Amino acid sequence: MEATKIIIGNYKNKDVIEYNMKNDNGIKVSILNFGGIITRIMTPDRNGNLENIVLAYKNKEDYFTNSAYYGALIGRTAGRIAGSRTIINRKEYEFYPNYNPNSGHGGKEGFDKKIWEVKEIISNNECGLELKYYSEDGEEGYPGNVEVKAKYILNNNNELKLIIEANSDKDTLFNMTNHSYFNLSGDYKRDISESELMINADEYLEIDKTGAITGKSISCKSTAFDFREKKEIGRDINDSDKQLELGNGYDHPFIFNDEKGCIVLEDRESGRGLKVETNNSSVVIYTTNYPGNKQLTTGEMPKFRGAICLETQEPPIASNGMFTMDSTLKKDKKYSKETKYKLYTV
Ligand code: G6D
Repeated sequence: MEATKIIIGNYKNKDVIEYNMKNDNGIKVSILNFGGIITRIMTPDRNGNLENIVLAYKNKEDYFTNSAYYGALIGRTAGRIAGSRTIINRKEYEFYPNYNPNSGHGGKEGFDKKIWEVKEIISNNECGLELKYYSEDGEEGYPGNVEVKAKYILNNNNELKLIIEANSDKDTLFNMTNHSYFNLSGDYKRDISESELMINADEYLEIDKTGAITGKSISCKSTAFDFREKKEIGRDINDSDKQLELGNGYDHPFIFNDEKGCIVLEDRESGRGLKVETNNSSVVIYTTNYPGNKQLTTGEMPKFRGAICLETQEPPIASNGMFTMDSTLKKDKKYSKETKYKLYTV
């Protein structure tokens, strides 16, 4: 195990540091103290070529705006809060409508735009970071003082684990994710159309024209959303399907069939594979339907369908109020979620 770090910039008079880790098999992961952002996951293709499988900006300053949330920890709540409002204990709370009329990904300045306090972890078989952030009562309109701890751990089984824990001194909303954009071709050589995806989900959640979920579940069976068997992402993505039209692609939560959520992403040409397991009950699949306009590390501009986000989380709060309890963190209760990214070559 190796771990280094380098100051790459400054944000609101604080150093922005990139932490670089390498396991004994040569897998490399880089993470910023800013937003807990993953900037690199370097894995070998079947010929041993080590390439980055997540989108990353060429200019590190672009992470300070990062409207596409590349690599970022998202919180207090991932996804859209429909109508930018909810009721907790008979009191209405309003949030910043950055996804008008909805509030998205923690509001105007969510966890992805915060400097996290970092403790480095290293032992013979794992290395990583423990990132802490204290979100004050009323931050972005959310009640409760919340202590958040997010741990990234890379081990010699070629697994990257993200373990997030939190507690609040008031009933509040809390539902985090990581918003990395995966492209297993390596250094974005190809788009994701020919990558294959499997999701153990029989149902997905309907979105409305604003992108918020309505609360209605739809069966994936025999539709473009059916990934119960491994299928090329591009096979049905252009089907004439109202939900694909509303999302301009996949931009939907999929509800896992059991408590062990599982997603498999594989790229035949490179031989790279990624298996994601989580104790979250859903995953938002987003197929870069609105590519940003900030240069990538290869000098190229992001492409439509250039990567896929696997945002493991609880379902966002629907326009009919469904799933509010799934995002609720009760006073002095513990939020604890884990997502494991297993990297392999076929
Ligand atoms: C778009 O609707 C999508 C979101 O789901 C995604 O997280 C964001 O782009 C980056 O707004």
